[in-house]
Amino acid sequence: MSEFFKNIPQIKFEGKDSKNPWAFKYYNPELTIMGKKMSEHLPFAMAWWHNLGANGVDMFGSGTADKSFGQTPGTMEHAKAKVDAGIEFMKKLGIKYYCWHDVDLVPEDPNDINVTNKRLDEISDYILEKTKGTDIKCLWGTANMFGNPRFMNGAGSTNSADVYCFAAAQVKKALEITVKLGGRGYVFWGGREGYETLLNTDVKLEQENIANLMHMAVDYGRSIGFKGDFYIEPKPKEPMSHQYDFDAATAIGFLRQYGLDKDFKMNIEANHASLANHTFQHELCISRINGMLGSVDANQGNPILGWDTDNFPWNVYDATLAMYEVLKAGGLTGGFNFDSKNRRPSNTFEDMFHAYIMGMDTFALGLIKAAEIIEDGRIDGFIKEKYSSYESGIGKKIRDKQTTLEELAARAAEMKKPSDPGSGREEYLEGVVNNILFRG
Ligand code: XLS
Ligand code: NI
Ligand code: NI
Repeated sequence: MSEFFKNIPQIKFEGKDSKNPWAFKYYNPELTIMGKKMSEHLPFAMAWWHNLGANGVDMFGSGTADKSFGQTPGTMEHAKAKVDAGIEFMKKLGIKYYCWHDVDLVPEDPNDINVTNKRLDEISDYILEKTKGTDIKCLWGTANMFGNPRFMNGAGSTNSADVYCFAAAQVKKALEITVKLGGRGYVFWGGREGYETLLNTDVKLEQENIANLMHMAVDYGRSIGFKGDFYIEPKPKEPMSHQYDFDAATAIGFLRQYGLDKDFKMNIEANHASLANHTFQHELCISRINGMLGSVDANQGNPILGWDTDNFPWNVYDATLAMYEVLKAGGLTGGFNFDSKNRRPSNTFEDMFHAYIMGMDTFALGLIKAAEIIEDGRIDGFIKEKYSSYESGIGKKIRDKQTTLEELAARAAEMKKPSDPGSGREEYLEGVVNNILFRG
């Protein structure tokens, strides 16, 4: 097999004092943190579409990076070269998982879905053959139900029953390929599941049809032996002005309303959280406390731009607070998929590696620091103390649901005015986090 990234060596851990650009400074897969190896805490995944597909094209200009891997794009030879390049890339970084859309793996035939499906059979055989004897596996698969013009009015939410059949057909095939590749999960990101204007939209019918498609996916998936989790990946806007899966709270409500909550969890993407005017930590926390934290799309938004820029994660504060939630959740059933792309001017193969090394180190640092925050105990201790009035007396009765409004009102009348609820101490706690982050 020809080598694509010839001048890039195997990336190893060298520690924080290393200045070697081809080494991890923090990601030490063998290091044990809170009883688990770092590599088990952080099942990283390569996103097929960005890493092997995105060439820097934007609405103002064509591609800057060459992702042809020596073949003509749009051919099966190119699809196979992407597999070869992807496996070499993952091996050099020690990444064990990959994520894909159907149309990232093979070119879609514009006139016949049967042709596309045959190509998917062929490429999945090829992936299995090439990953045999390695520990590289599929993290999750998904169907791209947003790119093709047929989905302009939606996929599960389309007005057209014919188009709905194509959404169903793609989900069916993508599930089969996910099972074949041993995937841990299956994602629904509803790119076109939303609307532009209520002047032309039946929201109730659209939402019921999406739920119905998800139910059929669960039934079919379970019937072919898929044991993993289904995920909704919430996103508030872009491409549609109104997306049905706005954020974790909305998506969880939807899943419960339609009886899908036993089979689905959340796939939380950092940049989608910020588009919803939430923090990454908020979305993870809401998912965690509802038992719905499944997987993560690891990236970050550019804070001065208002769209899904999919930057590689660089912000250690965010990564630390994210890993704090992940540790509290007891880990992910999925993993950390770098749904991130190089900036348009970072257009070389070297940049692809710099990006992953930096992103993996960011989450490794986040994990180390989150564990330190938990072991330090000041933050958790403060929160426990803040709510201590519910541990005994009337507070305990409230928690045990043993009170009535009349009893509580009588209590208030007796007290005349409440005791001081106490300071929130936000700035002190921010100082604690800084202390833990920067004490060396
Ligand atoms: C787009 C989404 C997409 C999903 C998979 O914003 O992040 O890439 O992760 O369809
Ligand atoms: Ni994503
Ligand atoms: Ni995204």
